[in-house]
Amino acid sequence: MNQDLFPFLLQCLSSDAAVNNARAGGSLLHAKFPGALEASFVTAPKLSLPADIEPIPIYRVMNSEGAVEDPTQDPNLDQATVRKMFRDMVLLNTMDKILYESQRQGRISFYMTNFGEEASHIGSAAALSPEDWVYGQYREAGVLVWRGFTISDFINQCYGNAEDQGKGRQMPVHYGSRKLNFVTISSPLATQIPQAAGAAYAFKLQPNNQRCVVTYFGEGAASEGDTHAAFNFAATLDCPVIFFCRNNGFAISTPSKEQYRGDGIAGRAAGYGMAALRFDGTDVFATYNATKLAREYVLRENKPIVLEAMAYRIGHHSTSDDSTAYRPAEELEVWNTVEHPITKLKHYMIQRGWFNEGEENEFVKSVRKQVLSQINQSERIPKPDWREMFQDVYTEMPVHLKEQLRAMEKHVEEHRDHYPLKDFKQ
Ligand SMILES: Cc1ncc(C[n+]2csc(CCOP(=O)(O)OP(=O)(O)O)c2C)c(N)n1
Ligand SMILES: [Mg+2]
Repeated sequence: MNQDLFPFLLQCLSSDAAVNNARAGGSLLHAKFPGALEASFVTAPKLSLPADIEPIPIYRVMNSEGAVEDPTQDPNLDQATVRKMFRDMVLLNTMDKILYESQRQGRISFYMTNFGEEASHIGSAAALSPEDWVYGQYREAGVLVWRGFTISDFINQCYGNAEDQGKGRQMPVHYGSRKLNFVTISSPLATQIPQAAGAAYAFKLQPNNQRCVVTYFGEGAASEGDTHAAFNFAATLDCPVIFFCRNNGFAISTPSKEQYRGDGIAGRAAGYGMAALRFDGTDVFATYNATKLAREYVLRENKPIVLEAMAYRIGHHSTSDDSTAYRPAEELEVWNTVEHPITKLKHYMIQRGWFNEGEENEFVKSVRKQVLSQINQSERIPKPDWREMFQDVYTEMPVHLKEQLRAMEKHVEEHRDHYPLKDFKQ
């Protein structure tokens, strides 16, 4: 039924004459329930069971040997681009190993590695425009690597020194970069997801909008109320946002089989009236193709989409976690070898004659050297002026903060001997 006729029909059906009119031709026209306009009637009750719906399949381009299964799916990126992808993944992996150890040595307070998820970061970042805004969770450092966040940017942030763009106010790995359109990470889970929907809505309202928003989150964060609110807002307000779920199998010690009962996170999309695509997040090309398709879709249709990158969190959740307490070491083995995203891309490059073992070993060595020397430098850079903690929340500092700042200055002055003031920029 033409929905424009709906109010008219309601009016007509309220009078007997109209009912008679509607009966003309032998059948009574029915109003539709406003809450289920597309649904038809049946005469027997039938439960809609989750098992009636096939699980959403996992799209992949490469198999574990790095062989492309269907040649039409090879994005055929040129050698320089594939090499950048490979090297960015290796850089992230190498930097992670050293920064993880630097926390173990007590040099930084905290760290989170990205092991096993390198391809989902690099593959998605490569398919986006650098102008697209990113709202991350915390385990997406590869997106920043791709966009040009440097080793010194990463390490100065983790060391919270005066060169950190966040001015030492955040825990390590809570990166942000205005220049790279990467919104600063927040610790409370899922807060970034409704913000991303809102930003996408704002973009849509701009004339000739060419930008979309992508928000990354884990399958654990997807259980937060904020995620559901964001899904519904984005769907009903038609926002060009990519909901990029990294389903890495764990939320700290909670395995995904205890996290939800439905078909993962992609399986929720239809319930909200959104498109979805599930893919192998250890396959950089599947991630690239999926994100490219998603970007085209959200901008063409002004609608949101749910992407679900299937992967496995190889590292501990963070330096505050010991994952041997809740999963057997043997389980990791396959993810750390044949299914490792870097191994797969390496095989692909070998098949094309694009891989030179010697050069790549040299690359790893040079990254290790850069990271170690940067740690040395970052440790020597003083902490930001502690007064900075009162700045930047408001354009103009309000009276109550001015009072707190004065009180703090007085306190520090009176107790100078108890504070390591020489470590802070004056
Ligand atoms: C609102 C909120 N609840 C709990 C936490 C503690 N917490 C930090 S990370 C995390 C697990 C998140 O898992 P997931 O979203 O799957 O991301 P992953 O760590 O696997 O990348 C939890 C429970 C938090 N930071 N915020
Ligand atoms: Mg997870």
